[in-house]
Amino acid sequence: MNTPLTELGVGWKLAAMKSLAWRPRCLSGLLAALLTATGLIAQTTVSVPLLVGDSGKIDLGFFTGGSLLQISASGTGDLVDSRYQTNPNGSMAGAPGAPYLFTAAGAAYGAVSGFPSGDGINRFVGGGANYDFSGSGWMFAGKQTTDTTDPAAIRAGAIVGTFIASPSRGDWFLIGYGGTFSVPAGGANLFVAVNDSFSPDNHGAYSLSFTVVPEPSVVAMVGAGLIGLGCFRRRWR
Ligand SMILES: [Ca+2]
Repeated sequence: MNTPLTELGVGWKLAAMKSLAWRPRCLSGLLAALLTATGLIAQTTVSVPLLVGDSGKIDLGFFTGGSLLQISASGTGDLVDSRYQTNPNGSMAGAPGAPYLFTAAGAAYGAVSGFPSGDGINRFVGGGANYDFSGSGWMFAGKQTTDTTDPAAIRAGAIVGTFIASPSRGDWFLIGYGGTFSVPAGGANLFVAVNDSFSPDNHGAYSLSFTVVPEPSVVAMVGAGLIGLGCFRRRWR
């Protein structure tokens, strides 16, 4: 007996609706599982000791150009034998000890000969400093200015990163508590370090975690492949 065309049409619609209801649950799980299994999405956590300066920078490995790195950092450390405690963005994690009282927010912040002087007050939110007035000079990363409102100034004790193997001052960028960072075209290794001009008296370590978000084209390819797989399995049953 022939099945009426109208029933065939309804049957197809029902099958399509069931298929659509089935896909989101399975595909999201499959996509996450496959991306994790292939290493496209995986969280890695590393310790960043405060004594790691620019000469001992940590190599986090090679990352594909165009991918995004989602980074988060936590913990506190000490830059000068318990007198200068900082957070991953270089803000103060405790009251500074003498002679580092200038690191407190609102304290007098000295001028440095030959450089923009700012207004002489430490305007860094949460305190901190990008110059060691006790004698060690500028940190290795960030703009050389005592204008503490300048966003290009990077504080001592901050986690900084670079995609350059032999970086100069301007090649470093602030990682701080983290964020999303784009890997340059062609791909590169990411190096991280703690911004300080004298590291041997530093103590403690930050914790840094990162996840690689693959290029949108890779996600699209994997997603298309899974949808194709889903269709194939559906029809095969
Ligand atoms: Ca130090």
